[in-house]
Amino acid sequence: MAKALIDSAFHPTEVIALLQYNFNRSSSSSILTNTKKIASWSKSKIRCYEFLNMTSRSFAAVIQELNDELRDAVCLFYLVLRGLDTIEDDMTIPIEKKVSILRSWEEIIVTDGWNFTENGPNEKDRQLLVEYPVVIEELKNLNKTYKEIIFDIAKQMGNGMADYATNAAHNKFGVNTVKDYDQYCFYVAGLVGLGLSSLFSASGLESPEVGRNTKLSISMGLFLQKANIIRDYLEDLDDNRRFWPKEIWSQYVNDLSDLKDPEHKKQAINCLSRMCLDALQRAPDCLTYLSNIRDQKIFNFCAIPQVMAIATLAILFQNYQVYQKNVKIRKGETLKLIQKATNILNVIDIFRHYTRVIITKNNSRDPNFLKISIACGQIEQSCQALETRYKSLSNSKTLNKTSEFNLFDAQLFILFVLLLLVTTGWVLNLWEIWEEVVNHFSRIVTNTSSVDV
Ligand code: IN0
Repeated sequence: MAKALIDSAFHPTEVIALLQYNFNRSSSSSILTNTKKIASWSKSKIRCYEFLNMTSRSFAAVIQELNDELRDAVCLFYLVLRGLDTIEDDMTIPIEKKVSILRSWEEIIVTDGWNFTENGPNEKDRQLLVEYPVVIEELKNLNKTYKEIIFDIAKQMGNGMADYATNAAHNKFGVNTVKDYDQYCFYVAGLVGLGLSSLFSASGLESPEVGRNTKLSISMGLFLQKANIIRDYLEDLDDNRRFWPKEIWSQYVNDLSDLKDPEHKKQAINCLSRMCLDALQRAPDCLTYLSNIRDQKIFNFCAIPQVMAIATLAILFQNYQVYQKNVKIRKGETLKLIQKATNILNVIDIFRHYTRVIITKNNSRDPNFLKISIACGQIEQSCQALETRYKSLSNSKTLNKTSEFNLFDAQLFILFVLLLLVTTGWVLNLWEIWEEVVNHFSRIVTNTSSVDV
């Protein structure tokens, strides 16, 4: 907490968000603290939610806010994907074994008692696979439509991951073309978008159109995954994972690892811009997707990762530190984004803000300067079009009500300075009055003493 406060010292609104967060922390965000609600739950269901809460706290919290039935489906979908990811990620599993598990994931998740104890000791979700029977047990309780959606995505994703794991060229040189990069991102994230959208529509909380518009759903996943892949350059390279496509980096250096070499600094920055450009092109679709969401809880669940992704891209853009350390947005900034991303107008505001940050950082000497300007222009255009549509359509009063947090740092700073001036003036004034009083009494004392003499 202290570090987060220091990091946000020059951003008063973030300090407020941090203090609010700390203040409210006692009322835990996990559903497991609601003893009344979970009184009727099976042990396996409780364990599933414990696993969910072992992942990111903020993400687990928004899942647990969803409507009960959808919440269980999304929680189990998440654990099914997490299990798959834990197999794919583990470089200690022999390739034949890995591929066989990935390809049969759809059958595995309906096999009573299946578990996996051979993950390396450093695999952070190792325990989930050890206790996987709890997930398999709980999947049985979902309604048929939810189950079919989850099984279908599990099948496609398992096979897609297996294709990549067996691709010799990919293992040796990493992802080759931009098309391969898009396809890899589709398997690990685009499919998540398709699955979630189908679940939302199946719940009846969203229109069938949300599930039908596959392009928008895929972009939602790709935007998140691409921001992650750019951010994790160094970490992935250290683990010998190469997701940046050769078609892009080979325009700047001879090997992906050369990008972190200080002698290639200029090329590294230009390559980074090209990668950010690729991700930014998905942003307009994400805004359109979010504008189609009606349920408040689903909106929060979808919008939070998206605003984090645009904020991440803005901090990564033109930032050489990407090649030196793990660049992250400040905790205070994250909390502020979570608080604000509660309606489409606020989300538009956030996207517009970070797009402008990117425009300001864009460098005219960068070979992708023009394309980046155009991509940012397109995001701004989407913002404008959606904003106009919403302001004229909805009664903006209801929307504005949920915007809890509209003061900017600059405004708060001005307020702070004004307050300081007023207080100083008041202190000085008091001081003058005090001096006046002292003078007055000393004059009386002097007069009396002269009379005495
Ligand atoms: C996600 C996505 C996610 C959430 C909401 C709507 C989505 C629509 C389409 C595609 C994905 C969607 O969100 C999480 C967010 C997350 O885990 N954030 C981390 C931050 C981080 O850097 O990892 C956190 O700690 O809060 C996400 O990244 N993925 C994900 C996985 C499963 C589900 Cl059900 C939803 C992973 C991925 C690969 C980007 C799809």
